[in-house]
Amino acid sequence: MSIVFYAAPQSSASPVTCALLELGVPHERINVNLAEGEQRKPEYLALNPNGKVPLLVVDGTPLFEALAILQWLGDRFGVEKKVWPAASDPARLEALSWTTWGYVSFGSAVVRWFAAASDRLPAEQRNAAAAAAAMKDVQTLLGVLDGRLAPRQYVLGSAFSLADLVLASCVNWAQYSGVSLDGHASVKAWLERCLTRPSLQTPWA
Ligand SMILES: N[C@@H](CCC(=O)N[C@@H](CS)C(=O)NCC(=O)O)C(=O)O
Repeated sequence: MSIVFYAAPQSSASPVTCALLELGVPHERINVNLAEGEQRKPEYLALNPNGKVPLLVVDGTPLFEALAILQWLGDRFGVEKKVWPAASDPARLEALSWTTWGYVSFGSAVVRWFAAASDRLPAEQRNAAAAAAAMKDVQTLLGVLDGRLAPRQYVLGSAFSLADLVLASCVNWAQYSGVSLDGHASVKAWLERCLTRPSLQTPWA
C-alpha cells in the first residue's frame, strides 16, 4: 500500500502525524509550504479542492479532513494494533462517537470562542458576549468529557486507544489556545496520562 501524507508543522496535520507514529504506518511525508501558498497550486487542488492540510493519498485516492483520516487509520491499522475496536465490537460505536465529538462538538465550540476572543484578531472583530457564550459551551462540554473519564483511565475503558490520541489532541490544542481545564480534574489527569505516550510527545510535529 502506498500512503503519501501532505502536512505542515504546527497545523491540523499534527494529530495525523501522531497517529501515523503511534500505529507505525510506513508513509511518505510531503511538507506543504502554506506561507508560500503551495496548497493553492492546481496539482494540489486536484487532490484536495479545499486547499488545506492534512491530506492522505492512499494508492492514488485522496482522503482529506483530519477526522476522516484518523478514523480511517483506526479502521485500517488500529484494529490489528489493538488500539481501535473492531467493526463488530460495540466499543467501535463509542470510538466513533467520542472522536467525532472531539472534532465537531468540542472543536467547533473552541473555534467559536477563539474567533470571538483571540487577541491575535483586531479589537473591532472581537466580541466579548459571543466569547463568553462560546466559553460557557466549551466548559459544559469539558464537563461532559469529565463525566465520561471520572470512572475510567481512558475514554474507552482501562486501555489507551486511538480515540484517546484524537481527543487528547483536541483538548491539548484547546488548552494551548487558552482554554482552562480547571474544575475538570479527570480530564486533566487523563490528558497528562495521554501526553506521556511517545507518539504524543511531538504534538506540533
Ligand atoms: N477541517 C479541516 C481543516 C484543515 C485546515 O484548516 N488546515 C489549515 C492548516 S491548520 C490549512 O491547510 N490552511 C491553509 C489555507 O487555508 O490556506 C481538517 O480538519 O482537516
